[in-house]
Amino acid sequence: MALQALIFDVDGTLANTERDGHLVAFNLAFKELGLDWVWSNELYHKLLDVTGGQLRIKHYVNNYLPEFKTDDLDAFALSLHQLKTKIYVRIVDEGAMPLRPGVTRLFQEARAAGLRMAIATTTTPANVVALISNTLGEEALGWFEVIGAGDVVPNLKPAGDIYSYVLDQMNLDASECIAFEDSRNGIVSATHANLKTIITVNEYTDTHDFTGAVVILNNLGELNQPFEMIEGNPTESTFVDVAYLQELHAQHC
Ligand code: XBP
Ligand code: MG
Repeated sequence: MALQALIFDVDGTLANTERDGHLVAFNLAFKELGLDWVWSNELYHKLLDVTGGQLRIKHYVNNYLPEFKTDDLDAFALSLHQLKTKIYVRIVDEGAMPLRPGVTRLFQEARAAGLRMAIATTTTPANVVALISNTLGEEALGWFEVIGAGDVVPNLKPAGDIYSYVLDQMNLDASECIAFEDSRNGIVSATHANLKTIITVNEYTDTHDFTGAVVILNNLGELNQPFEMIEGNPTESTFVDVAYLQELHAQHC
């Protein structure tokens, strides 16, 4: 089957949102609520094993703060997370979150080639809207046929729910699509939905196990800024364009 659609993760894949956005927003939210919690970059690296901001907060309380007392941890995590989301959106609205190399170019080339596009992410829907509209303009939200985000599905990544949901909505078979991810939880999720995945690593994920990836790259690359291939079949391509996607799709899907 021919390649029909591209499905993109958001955090860490489209932009370095974890380091420059989510971590900053979590710490600002803690401060605003008078909590003396500070998540270092090193600690956040570990906490990222837990997907979903609310679950991450609860994991932190349960595993790092044995003394912390609250009557209702779910309600506490929910309201803390709502504040964190507000702060995150403000950071993105301030224009502090550029897309990673090659992302804008690939979106434009894929659209020109008639490939369908969608998003499959764990993050809160408002965060996706903020990132896309602030980096590409509000009209770019319409480039994505489906924006599958947050708790629209019962189980977050690494479960395959979000990718299966997007495939269902698009009425596509996994073999007609390629997923783009940056993390172990992400590729496990895509693989559960039978998708083949291209990985672009970042500082939090470059040591992850990406078994089954069609290729592992440092980023998508640009014409004058070639990607670095970490693992994959040799290719003439130096940046990820539609021709290279078709080559990978023919080899792997
Ligand atoms: C992203 C996540 C999210 C973000 C924070 O994972 O796990 O929790 O870290 O966003 P992926 P929220 O890139 O695999 O989708 O606080 O809105 O959850
Ligand atoms: Mg990610």
